[in-house]
Amino acid sequence: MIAGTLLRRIATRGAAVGGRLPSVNAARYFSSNATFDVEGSFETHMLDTAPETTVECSKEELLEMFELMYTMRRMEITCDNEYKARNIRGFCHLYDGQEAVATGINAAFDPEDSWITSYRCHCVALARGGSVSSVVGELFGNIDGYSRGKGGSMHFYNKANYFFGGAGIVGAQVPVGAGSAFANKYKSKPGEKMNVSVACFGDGAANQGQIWEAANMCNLWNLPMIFCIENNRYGMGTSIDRHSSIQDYYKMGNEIPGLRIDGMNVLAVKEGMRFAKEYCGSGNGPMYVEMMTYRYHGHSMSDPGTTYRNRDEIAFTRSTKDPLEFVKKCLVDAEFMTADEIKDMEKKIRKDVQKEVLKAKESPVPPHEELFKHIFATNLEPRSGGIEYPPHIRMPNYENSFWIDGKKE
Ligand SMILES: Cc1ncc(C[n+]2csc(CCOP(=O)(O)OP(=O)(O)O)c2C)c(N)n1
Ligand SMILES: [Mg+2]
Repeated sequence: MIAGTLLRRIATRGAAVGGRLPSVNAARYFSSNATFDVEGSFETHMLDTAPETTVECSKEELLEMFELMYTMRRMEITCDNEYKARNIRGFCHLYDGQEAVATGINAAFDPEDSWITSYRCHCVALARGGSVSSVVGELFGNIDGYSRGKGGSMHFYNKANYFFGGAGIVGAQVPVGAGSAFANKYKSKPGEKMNVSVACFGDGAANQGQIWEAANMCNLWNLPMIFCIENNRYGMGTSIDRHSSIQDYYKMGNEIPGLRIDGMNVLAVKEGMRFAKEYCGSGNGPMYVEMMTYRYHGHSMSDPGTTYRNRDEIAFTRSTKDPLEFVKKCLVDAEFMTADEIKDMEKKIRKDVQKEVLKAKESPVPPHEELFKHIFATNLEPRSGGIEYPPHIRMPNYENSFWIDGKKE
């Protein structure tokens, strides 16, 4: 907040971290900027510094975040309906309730920062260059889908936008993410800020051995890697108190610094991830980040989501911590928009999503020859020994080798 330029302060409702309900205040100044108080949204582990407790945001940025989050919400609800109508087959894990996490990360990141996530990946694909028709089209298995209809729900991928998937095997994305952090460090120039990598995974995945192995290497080699645990409190039907002996996930990295963020508050996520990016990108090594979040739907389409938790818990979260209601309140309290203007915007987004789904339905299934594309590398270079390899793979230099055809030269 800039002292003296403050025009007014408006108290808004709080958002919970660790059971506390901190107050969130919006102070509007100049024409279209506001500063929001996010005090109480963070907890730190092994860190001397912490994210700021205020976040400045322009009207345009807040609107953009709302638009993305509401599109995510409507897209996931549409996927639910289309799945039930049997237009989508196979696995399908929805992200509604968790929208502030992907949106806040996206707001804090540069386009060249690498991102990899679990099977709950539709909304990250949307944030990373996708359209609703490309995401839903992928679920329909159509050629204009995000992965040309060949991946489906869990296998979104967009190299150009530094989005490396979508992974169906729990935790598998984390060591791959560590590899992308290695690449970011390897490609950076000495003394310059590095692009960071984030691997998102769930509370259920967090106790896997492969994650600790990746964390060990990242810490040893000071890689710009963010281990982002989306703690939605359940691994399938098992609650965190039944599946994890440690519930402070942000402390799980031991010597690796950690940050817990209110993952229902998009402004806190943005500020927390800005802080993590700054820390990791400056060569300080990796960070564990725990997002406190919640999924409204069951684990996947076969799970009604109400046998291991009761409806009251879901209703309570919706009514007190919903990430979209939070942004709407911020927009109104900062006087960026009126409630009626927000309703109009929601109506427009709902229509746009419907149009995009119709467009996805018009797209055909991939032709047979598409099956044989994107399997092997095509940009091969001839190397010694007459064999061709992709340029990024370093192979033995046979001419300079001491051993040729089994004989020492
Ligand atoms: C290695 C492996 N084990 C088990 C499964 C089955 N499985 C899929 S999701 C899941 C739960 C993961 O929960 P969590 O990590 O909390 O992520 P969330 O689904 O909550 O986003 C399990 C056990 C799998 N896909 N891969
Ligand atoms: Mg979980």
